[in-house]
Amino acid sequence: LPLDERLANCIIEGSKEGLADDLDLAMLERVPLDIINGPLMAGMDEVGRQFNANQLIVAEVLQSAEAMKFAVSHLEPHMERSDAAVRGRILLATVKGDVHDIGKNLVEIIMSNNGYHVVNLGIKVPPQDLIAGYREHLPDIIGLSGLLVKSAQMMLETVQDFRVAGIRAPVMVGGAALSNRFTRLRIAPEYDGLVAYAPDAMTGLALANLIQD
Ligand code: B1M
Repeated sequence: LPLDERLANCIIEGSKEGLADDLDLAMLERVPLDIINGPLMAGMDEVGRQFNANQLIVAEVLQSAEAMKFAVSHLEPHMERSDAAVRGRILLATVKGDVHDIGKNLVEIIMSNNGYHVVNLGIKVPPQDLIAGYREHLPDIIGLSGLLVKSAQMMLETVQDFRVAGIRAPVMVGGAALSNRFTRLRIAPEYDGLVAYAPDAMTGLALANLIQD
């Protein structure tokens, strides 16, 4: 099989066999992020498709997630870093009720490789923990991730709680269940500060840079 298909298959089958060697081969011709956004994401999308069609069970999707995490951690040391002095501080979390963290952790890697100090609160983080985290770390930006449809609603509730708590720091939202439209029309009106939508981690970095400039 061609290299990209082998990489995608490792994710689809949740197998780490030969994965490290194939990632090393891929890095001879491409930068790590292109490998993630290309064959690895293609594999994950296929996992999502098969899961949706009831062709995979949760345990199998977990195996795929493990393979993806392994791949990302193998690539991470080879990712581009900027030596910029600290550009800002970001508080990051997957919202309450949602366990998906591969995308959020990718955001953390890309941000911290590019001059941001990231405080990652983990998954299923309720608004009150984010508010406590904000008060403790005083971040420049709060980043919320969520992949479930109900997570989009949870983000809306989270910024409502931020408003009540008097928080106005820029909020960046991302994750598959979200859209620019939902962010603009539903989430932003519920908040007193800026709310920005990032479809992917690199756009997240670009937005953070814009906010901090
Ligand atoms: Co779940 N899952 N899952 N899952 N899962 C989805 C999201 C789903 C779309 C699958 C499907 O097609 N049916 C579906 C959601 C349906 C919906 O609500 N519309 C779904 C479901 C239903 C579920 C469960 C409910 C299944 C069940 O138990 N019956 C359950 C939910 C549990 C819960 O959260 N309470 C569940 C569980 C799981 C696993 C645990 C098995 C595993 C997650 C493991 C983990 O994360 N540690 C899992 C996985 C792996 C997926 C899919 C297949 C892949 C997600 C992923 O990691 N993608 C997913 C289908 C899919 O997305 N195709 C699916 C790779 C990752 C790099 O991309 O996270 O999108 P992503 O991040 C992107 C961007 O979104 C963006 O940047 C990244 C790329 O650069 N981004 C940000 C993300 N966050 C950002 C934040 C930012 C900026 C950008 O700023 C702050």
